[in-house]
Amino acid sequence: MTLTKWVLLCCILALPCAGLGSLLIYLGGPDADSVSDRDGDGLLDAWEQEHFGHLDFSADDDPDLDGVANEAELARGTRPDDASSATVTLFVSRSAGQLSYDGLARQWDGSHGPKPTISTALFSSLSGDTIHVLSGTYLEDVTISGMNVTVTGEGLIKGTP
Ligand SMILES: [Ca+2]
Ligand SMILES: [Ca+2]
Repeated sequence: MTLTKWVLLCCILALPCAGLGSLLIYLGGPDADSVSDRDGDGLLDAWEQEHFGHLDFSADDDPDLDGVANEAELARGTRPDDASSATVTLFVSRSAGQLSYDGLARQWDGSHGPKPTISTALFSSLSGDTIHVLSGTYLEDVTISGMNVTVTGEGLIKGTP
């Protein structure tokens, strides 16, 4: 019998489990750490430990002063402790994109995928980002005004002024 099964059996049989509660949580190992948020700030504790070495910052804090809060840095996959890493490339694919995707990959990779329209990528972008439009036909009226965003594309881009 493995230790995990023994602990579960102990709890099921209502045997004294004092002290085993924390042991049961610890038995979750790396999988539990990768999804745990013990301080309840919305940031994965393993991510906080990796970048800050502690859990003291909140989701709204911006310790590297790049204008991107920790919550957005986590979602965008940028480093919250490096101001030069705040920008990303957002991909747009008419054929493979989904509104629920974050735009951080050319195609769905299980975690990230392209946006379906240029407009939705613009809506998700922050200053300094690049929007890369993959091959396809996009019939959109897009206004880029007052935004520091670079738009690139594959193949011939046709547009009307
Ligand atoms: Ca946390
Ligand atoms: Ca930041």
